[in-house]
Amino acid sequence: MNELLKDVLGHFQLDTPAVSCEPYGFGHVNVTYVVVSETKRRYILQKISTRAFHDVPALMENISAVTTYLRERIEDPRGTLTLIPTTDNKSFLDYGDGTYWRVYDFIEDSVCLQAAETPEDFFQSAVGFGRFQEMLKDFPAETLHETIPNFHNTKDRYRIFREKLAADPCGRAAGVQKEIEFALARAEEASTLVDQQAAGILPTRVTHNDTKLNNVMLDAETKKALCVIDLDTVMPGLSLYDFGDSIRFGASTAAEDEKDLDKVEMSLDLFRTYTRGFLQECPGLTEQERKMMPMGAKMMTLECGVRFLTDYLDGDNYFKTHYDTHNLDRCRTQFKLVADMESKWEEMARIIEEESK
Ligand code: ADP
Ligand code: GN1
Ligand code: MG
Repeated sequence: MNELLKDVLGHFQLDTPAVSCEPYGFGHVNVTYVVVSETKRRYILQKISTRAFHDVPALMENISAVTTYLRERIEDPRGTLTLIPTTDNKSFLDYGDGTYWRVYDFIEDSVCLQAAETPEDFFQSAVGFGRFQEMLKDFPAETLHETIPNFHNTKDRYRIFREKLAADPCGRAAGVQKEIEFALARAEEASTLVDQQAAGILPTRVTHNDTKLNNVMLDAETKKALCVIDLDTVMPGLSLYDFGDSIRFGASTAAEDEKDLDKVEMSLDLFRTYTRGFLQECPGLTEQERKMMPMGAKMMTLECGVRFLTDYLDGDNYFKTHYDTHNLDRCRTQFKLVADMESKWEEMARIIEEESK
């Protein structure tokens, strides 16, 4: 095992010393490892992204508070993330060189999917994220730190996009005019949700804000929703962020970085499936929240496409990429999904109406 990782792990209260530590998972932000101890117990070790998160102590305070709150409300101990404290009883390790680390219990006998294998899997992810939001409905939102300010402020995402576009630090803008035009043509609409929140038309709730399918675990045997993970972005937000981000990722007929755009569509069947699960678990959603669900899906997809495009223009500093045009390919799938949603707008609205009955 790498000496650095061994030393880092030595600062955590594992049951016995670690015998292996290997890269793990498909997250775009943190660096994740699976750790095995001498007794074969497994853990997740993460180096927290300081590019994404500028105040790690505040972030970890959120996670400790939310997981403690959830633990009192669940039956299966695998139903929430469990932090393993450091040897000086802290929730994370400040290694002193600008890196920050944390360890979770590995959620055993579970599956984490990159794409739904069956519609029922997607339904269960809706149950998981919906239940998560419902369980946190009385959590004191004002005690949570905003771990990434303006995370889903689509209007502000456009501001950053325009800034990078004007600076064009890598000279990449000329090659992506079509994508830039697509984004700019929808700039006005980008303020829809933020404006409604500011006007009090949409209620602020404690939300997860990063509800893609690989941020929820299903029980390996029953395939039922088990645990919502990746709690870095839990903060006050809109229910539509959680609903919309799940549709963006999970109702697509292709991977987020699919190069063949003919394969990329927003499946209305999957849209219905997720809607059903989410509405079932969140019976308290207001009429306006339900009415805006198609817009939530569109905004989260547009915003994510704009974020991928911004990162591409900026030289790929935020999202992990595996090749030069990775962020551009991701941006293209998102914009294809947005266009597809626009062409299916009435059907999406009808599905929401039918599933609300
Ligand atoms: P990122 O912010 O980079 O997406 P995540 O916290 O989502 O990081 O972790 C990346 C992946 O690691 C997840 O998609 C999941 O597969 C796996 N993972 C994370 N936490 C656990 C856990 N406690 N038990 C098992 N697998 C986990
Ligand atoms: C990131 O961390 P991960 O891989 O679950 C990102 C999300 C994006 C997503 C796109 C903190 O999610 O906002 O929607 O990539 N998370 C953060 O796949 O920026
Ligand atoms: Mg993740």
